[in-house]
Amino acid sequence: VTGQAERHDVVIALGSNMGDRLEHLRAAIREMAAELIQVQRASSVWETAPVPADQPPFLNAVVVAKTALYPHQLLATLKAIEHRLGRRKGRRWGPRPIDLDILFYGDRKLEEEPLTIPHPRIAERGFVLAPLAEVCAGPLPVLGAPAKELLAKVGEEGLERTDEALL
Ligand code: PH2
Ligand code: MG
Ligand code: MG
Repeated sequence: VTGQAERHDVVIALGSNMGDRLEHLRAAIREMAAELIQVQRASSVWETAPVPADQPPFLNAVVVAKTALYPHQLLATLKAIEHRLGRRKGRRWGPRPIDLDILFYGDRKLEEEPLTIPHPRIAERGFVLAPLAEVCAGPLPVLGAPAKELLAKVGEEGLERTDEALL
């Protein structure tokens, strides 16, 4: 349709282990909707053991969205949302009120500092794979294997599905 920007399918991982974790996940989704990122589906909310272990447990989820933003615009927008929700620079892999990571951008492969797509650690992270398997049943873009298969390899220890809904 003339005048309508092309929208791309993207998959975003959400995580929180500070403050009102569930509210941070929900607020992030509201903020995305206000920023040209239309969330179509959301996984369950999972409570997951932190990696590394010296911090509080996380709530994790994965959403599938459509966006007209290009990858670097999407990254900048997600960073701005993280900041609005109280995220400040902390140690790598340390506690945070909200973390928003781009897992996939269509079936595109991208290696441009500071953005690598697909996210480089998907296959080794149960806390990403468990919610991802709920919203992406088939073979994953670029990686080729279904999330469920990758999850079976890393195991489901420390991953607990909750009854909370995001949408
Ligand atoms: N995110 C991290 C580091 N460790 N652990 C869990 N369980 N969930 C996360 O989302 C997570 C983590 C860095 O982004
Ligand atoms: Mg992360
Ligand atoms: Mg991040």
